[in-house]
Amino acid sequence: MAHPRVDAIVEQARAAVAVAQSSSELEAIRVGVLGRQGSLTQLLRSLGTLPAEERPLVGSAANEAKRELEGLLDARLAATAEAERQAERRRRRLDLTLPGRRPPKGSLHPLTRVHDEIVSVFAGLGFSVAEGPEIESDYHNFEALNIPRDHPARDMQDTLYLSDSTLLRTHTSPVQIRTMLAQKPPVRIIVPGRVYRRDNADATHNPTFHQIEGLYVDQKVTVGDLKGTVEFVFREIMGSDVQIRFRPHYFSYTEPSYEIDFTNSLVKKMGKDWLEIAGCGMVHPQVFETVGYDPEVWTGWAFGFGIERIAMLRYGINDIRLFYENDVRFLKQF
Ligand code: 2NL
Repeated sequence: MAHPRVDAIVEQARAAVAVAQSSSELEAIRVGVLGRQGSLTQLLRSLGTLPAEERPLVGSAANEAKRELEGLLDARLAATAEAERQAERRRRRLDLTLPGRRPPKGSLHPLTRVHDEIVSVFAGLGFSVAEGPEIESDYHNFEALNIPRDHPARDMQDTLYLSDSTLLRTHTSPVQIRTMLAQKPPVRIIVPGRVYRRDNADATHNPTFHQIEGLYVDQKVTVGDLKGTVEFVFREIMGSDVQIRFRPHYFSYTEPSYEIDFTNSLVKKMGKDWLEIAGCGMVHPQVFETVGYDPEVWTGWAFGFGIERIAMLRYGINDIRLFYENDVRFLKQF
């Protein structure tokens, strides 16, 4: 059954479908013919305006055309959409043979490396790590260490006070005091940590730096034990050509006290004979009294040094501020 007006619509639609390139073009054809304002829909809607004898003819031709075009569009849309999905999959396909994107690799900070190494050498000698607060009482930081009220170390020039009786610790010694107050001897600890001094930053000073102190308390501990231990540890960290020497010194919390000088081939290449590297001594009997250890029974030694100074020597770094600037060009070298 055919009708010229219907045939015209069908012919036009078929021609458009034949050249359509995409599912969106096909969708547009569907809307143009079969949509609410589509040409065929409008023809069906206007049947009532036709002469009565024409209505069945046009009506059945239009309904037949509608079914045909629906079928045609459905088939073409299905095929086109599938082709489009395939093309999209091809476009997105992962090439698993391409090299991956490498995330930038981090590394440990040089101070962390030196810290970890020192801790592991002492761990091998039976020392454990003790830690404590960076905000300290005047009592733990000074008083208990036999540093009297009028001692220059307490000067505002050196110490960052938070109140009359609290301060930023100037060394990690208060952690040893806390440890001895909390436990009975024997004691074998090292105390790494950040410390604070009122210093202006320059190539060798910074208001915050890091220390490792050590404390060994037992019966019949000698200066020989101290010297042997210090020498062993420095050789482990800085190489077997290391030599050390003890020079008499004064600390209020040790007696006798020594400064530890250090040398190796590197120091000699710098044109120097010895470098001061640490301080140490036998724990003062007054300190033992303060923490409740009987100084007639217990003996011990303690030492302290800066981690920055060791790291600077170890890696040939000439400015302490490089440790704190977090410049990746510096950090990447470790
Ligand atoms: C330095 C080297 C030192 C200690 C720290 C210490 C700790 C206690 C008792 C006795 Cl609880 N001594 N620590 C001893 C000698 C040296 O540090 O150059 N300090 C200014």
